[in-house]
Amino acid sequence: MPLWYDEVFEDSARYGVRVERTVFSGRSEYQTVEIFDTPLFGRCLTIDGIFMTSEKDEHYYHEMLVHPALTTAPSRKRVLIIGGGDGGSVREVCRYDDVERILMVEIDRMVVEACREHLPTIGSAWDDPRLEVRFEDATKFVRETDEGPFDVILLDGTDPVGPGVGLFDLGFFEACKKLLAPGGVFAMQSESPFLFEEAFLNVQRDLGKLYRRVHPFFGPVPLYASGNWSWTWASDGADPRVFDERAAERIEATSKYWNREVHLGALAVPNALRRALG
Ligand code: SPD
Repeated sequence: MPLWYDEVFEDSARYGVRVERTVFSGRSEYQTVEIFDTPLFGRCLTIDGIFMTSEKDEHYYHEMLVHPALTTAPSRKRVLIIGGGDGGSVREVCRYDDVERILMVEIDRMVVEACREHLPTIGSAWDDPRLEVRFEDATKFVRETDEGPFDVILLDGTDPVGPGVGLFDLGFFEACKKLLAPGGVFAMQSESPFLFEEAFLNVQRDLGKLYRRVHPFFGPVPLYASGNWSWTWASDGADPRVFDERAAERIEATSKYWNREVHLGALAVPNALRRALG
């Protein structure tokens, strides 16, 4: 009997992937963490029954979170990554030689340990000396820390359900902004504008209260329900259309998905969303 793993969306849709075997399954203090081998996506990570990433498609997501921010930020010496326990965002940030410090704040040690062991191609930069990983609740960390400022803050979280709700909150965004260097860039995964339209719109509105420029990026993530994803970029000083050309050229030479044309195309906002955003 073939085995299928189904992600269920609000009792109204199921996204199924054929599974060959379970590689890891654990229940941490926060969530259920599972890793499977699948014929189509290679090895996949799920958290609480939701697909997080896979060997075969992770580049779509991680490149679109990291490179729009890092190639447009006025500086990228100090980078804060919130979440991102699979290590994909860390790996992409480590591709920039002028990044001096990366602090990753991830709530769940189990995610990092399981991914480090079973998804080594996604997290291939765990040993980079510029990286420090802290296992803490980021919603608390950003409000209490006196570290900072950071030139770039990347929010690589889960969906706005369960432990992820606090990562989609105006108060949390305000606390992140206080940690951002003047003119720095904040970027986050902002969900499917189809399945999580309200969450997507709230991110635009809330960040719009805090930053001079806020822009969504759209693109595919084949593993995610609906396949249709967004990331949101915000800054008081930078412009999402103005690159550090040298860095962008170097990064796009070896990226699998991101390049400057994809980046500029991803800024196009579909009409219905334009209207919804007023
Ligand atoms: N619907 C799944 C959304 C998950 C977003 N974050 C994934 C983490 C990958 N580093």
